[in-house]
Amino acid sequence: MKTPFTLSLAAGLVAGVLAAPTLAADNLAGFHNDMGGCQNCHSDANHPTDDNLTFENEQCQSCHGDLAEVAESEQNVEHSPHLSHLPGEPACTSCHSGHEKSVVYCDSCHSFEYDMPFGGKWERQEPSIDALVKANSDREKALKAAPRATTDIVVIGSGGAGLSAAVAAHDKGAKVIVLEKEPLVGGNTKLAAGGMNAAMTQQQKAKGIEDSLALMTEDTMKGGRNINDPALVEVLVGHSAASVDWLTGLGADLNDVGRMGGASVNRTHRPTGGAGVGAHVVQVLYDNANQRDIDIRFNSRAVEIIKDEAGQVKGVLVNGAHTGYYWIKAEAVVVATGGFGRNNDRVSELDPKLKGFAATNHPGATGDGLDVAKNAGAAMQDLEYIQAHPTLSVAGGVMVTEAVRGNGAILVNRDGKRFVNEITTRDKASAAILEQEGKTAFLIFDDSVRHSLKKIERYIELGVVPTNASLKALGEAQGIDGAELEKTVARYNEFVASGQDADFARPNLPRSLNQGSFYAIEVTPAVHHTMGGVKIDNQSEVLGDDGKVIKGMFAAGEVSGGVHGANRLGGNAISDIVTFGRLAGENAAKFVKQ
Ligand code: FAD
Ligand code: MEZ
Repeated sequence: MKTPFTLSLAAGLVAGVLAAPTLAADNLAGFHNDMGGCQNCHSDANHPTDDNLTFENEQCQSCHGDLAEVAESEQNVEHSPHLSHLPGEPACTSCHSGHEKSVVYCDSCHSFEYDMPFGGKWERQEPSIDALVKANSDREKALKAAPRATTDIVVIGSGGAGLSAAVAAHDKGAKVIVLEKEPLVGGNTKLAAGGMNAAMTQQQKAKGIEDSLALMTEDTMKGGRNINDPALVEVLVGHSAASVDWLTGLGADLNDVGRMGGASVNRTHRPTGGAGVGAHVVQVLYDNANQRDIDIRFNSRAVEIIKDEAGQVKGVLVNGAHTGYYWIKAEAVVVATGGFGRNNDRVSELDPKLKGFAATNHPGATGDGLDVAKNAGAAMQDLEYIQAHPTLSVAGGVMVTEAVRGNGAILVNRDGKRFVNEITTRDKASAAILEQEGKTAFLIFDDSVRHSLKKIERYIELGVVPTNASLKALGEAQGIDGAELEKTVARYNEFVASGQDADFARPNLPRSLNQGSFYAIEVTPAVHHTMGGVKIDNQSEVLGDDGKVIKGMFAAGEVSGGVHGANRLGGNAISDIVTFGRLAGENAAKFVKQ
């Protein structure tokens, strides 16, 4: 039967608009078409004019209001999807698709049961980079055509590394275009929780924390099993305080300083009160990029770095989700595409024991940058080193930050017993959890830990943190031996009082667990960080298989290898991406000026 929202093929053709099958009753385009034709959403009857869908989103907002206004009308809804914790300005079309089923972007990490208009189930089917660069007529046509844009530098990826590079390059006088394949800014960076490591900062000094470059270097090398590239570690550590200053100069708050696994002192910087670091840093960088009028293109996948006959970078081939293939002319490119933790095929090929593991990562962490860079001649290193984060919430599918342990939580098994130094490096903590019954464990803490870290409120809001005033009752409700749990916590509190953990030699014992209510989160390890990647030198220049610099090609952040060796320390990635992102941006700008 023909519904009011279904157009016939003939009617579609007569109107000179999109073909009928994409305007069915079960998608938004069909619905809106019935209210006034394609022009209801598009300025051009046939195509969106840009991949950000700028015009289309303005149309949504002109009728429905912006994100904040829609959220305002949903105050009684539990977890309003429009009260997003995501940074930037998530566009309506990030979730509401016109010609396909709409999917809630949040469900790429969570699983909410929203009643979404014309909604479908979250799934991601993305052609591989290799499939996209295989000879095909659209690609050939785009490469033969004039470039659609010309700039000095193309930055691929809008995570922390990409945005740092873009802002730094702009401030050195270069014109920059940022390409982002997702509809949203921020990559994995926007999810970062625990903080950013840096040594010898003003924030540490204000809190009387004694640290040194040598100590941060030693911790980083030890955590990385001493296979890190020492020249890259020197840059990471040596620039860490300057990177904190750079971010605070741009408007960031990094005044809270805590401890992460494998660190000898408190050096993990995050916003006051212990809010998540990543969304804040991305918002600051994104605002700064916008203030500088940097052109950020969403839904824009970089598929190929184009080089001239002399092997020098000439531009980037893009596959726009709505505008198809085109190329941008540029003299330099910064690859800042992040890691591949969300691509379990790639992960398990490199480390078979991680097959089928869940991941903490955002959906775009598939490893495109490795293929793009490799096809352009880049060498790779340490790809086989892939890290699991010990504490993914079993109920919520969200990573529970290491800062919860750093601020005092303990880990127990179903027998109610501790089994590991909770703030050891995460490879050791993950291995220890996988040895427990059910391959899960429980984070146990009290109100004093809760109130020390704002981030915990987020997990409570998500409903993944069972609580009880009685430790015994809490344990029993979770299938933990409650009587034993009480004994374990009492013994742990004695260690806090004496300053010595006689069982597992935990080096920081910040507080006793004896205030207010108790909390338990069931956790299990999940793929988290990919240590290996594109080979770079200490100027963020990409090296080829012959060890020589590829002219005009820079890389920064999780796409690169060598900084973290075999195992990254918690808090060192944000430091890495900001420092190497800035370096890549500044050096790319210098390169194009030469
Ligand atoms: P990303 O932030 O992932 O950005 C890369 C961007 O490139 C993405 O937006 C991606 O979509 C885009 N992209 C990929 N391919 C293409 C393409 N072909 N074309 C265009 N765009 C493309 N580290 C810490 O130090 N401290 C923490 O507290 C911390 N917490 C974390 C919590 C979670 C849940 C996760 C997942 C990671 C955490 N990390 C933390 C690690 C850290 O967040 C990441 O390693 C880091 O943010 C990576 O930054 P990046 O800029 O290199 O990549
Ligand atoms: O560096 C990280 O990945 C990190 C600190 C994560 C976290 O537990 O917050």
